[in-house]
Amino acid sequence: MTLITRRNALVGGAGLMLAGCDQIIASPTTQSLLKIGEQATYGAGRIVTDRNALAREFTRAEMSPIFRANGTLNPGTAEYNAMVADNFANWQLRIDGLVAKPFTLGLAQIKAAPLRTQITRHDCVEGWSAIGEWTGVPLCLLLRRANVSSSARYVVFHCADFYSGTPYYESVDLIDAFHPQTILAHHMNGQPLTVNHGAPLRLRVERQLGYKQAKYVMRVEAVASLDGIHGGKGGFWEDHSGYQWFAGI
Ligand SMILES: Nc1nc2c(c(=O)[nH]1)N[C@H]1C(S)=C(S)[C@@H](COP(=O)(O)O)O[C@H]1N2
Ligand SMILES: [Mo]
Repeated sequence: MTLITRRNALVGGAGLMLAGCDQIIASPTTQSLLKIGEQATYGAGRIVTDRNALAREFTRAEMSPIFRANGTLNPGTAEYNAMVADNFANWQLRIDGLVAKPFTLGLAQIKAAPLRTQITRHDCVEGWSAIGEWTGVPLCLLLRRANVSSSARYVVFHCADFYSGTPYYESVDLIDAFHPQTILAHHMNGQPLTVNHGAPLRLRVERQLGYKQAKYVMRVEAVASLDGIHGGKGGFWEDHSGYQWFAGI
């Protein structure tokens, strides 16, 4: 089933244009990390496919006229409202956990980092899809700068919004974290990300379903295990509604 529905069946030449991340993925260090990640990810019965294959990319003409917003539409906390009020001038992304060099970056610094733009289809489990254009910094560049430890297996995205006091969060393994289409996006359809779509920064992890696309990302944490993180299942909906942690499409 997975094989038939995979989006990468129609991938064209986009892969040829990837620069930095491909080099990172080709490096012996990353390769050894990825192998470890694969063992951690796949249980019995899963067909191991090419996790580094690209999601299909679309043309501008194929973009959806309307891309609905879903889940949290505004975190609405005092902290978040204050960040909106000064246009995220004091917002900071933190990269930490099992890394040699944790760091924080402001939005201007993130916007000045190398960009990747991709037009992809977002598939929500609630039964809608939309094709949109995302621009942001490849996550692998940030992880490389932080020098992820060899003991790390997953990357956790901590978000600014809460459901009844419980923070939204998500996580991916190192294969998706270093995937060339995995970006922290600050622009959508050519405009700065709006609050309802996750301003100022949201994850795009294009080989997975909508609920993995964490909005309002504040902190990226490398971890060895998901056990100690909130409910231990790797994401808010995984903890609370039994959604699959690996939501590959
Ligand atoms: N922080 C946060 N991220 C989130 C959600 C959320 O409620 N909070 N909802 C998820 C779900 S179920 C979907 S379908 C997408 C919706 O993204 P959009 O609002 O840009 O369409 O965000 C995902 N990321
Ligand atoms: Mo969703």
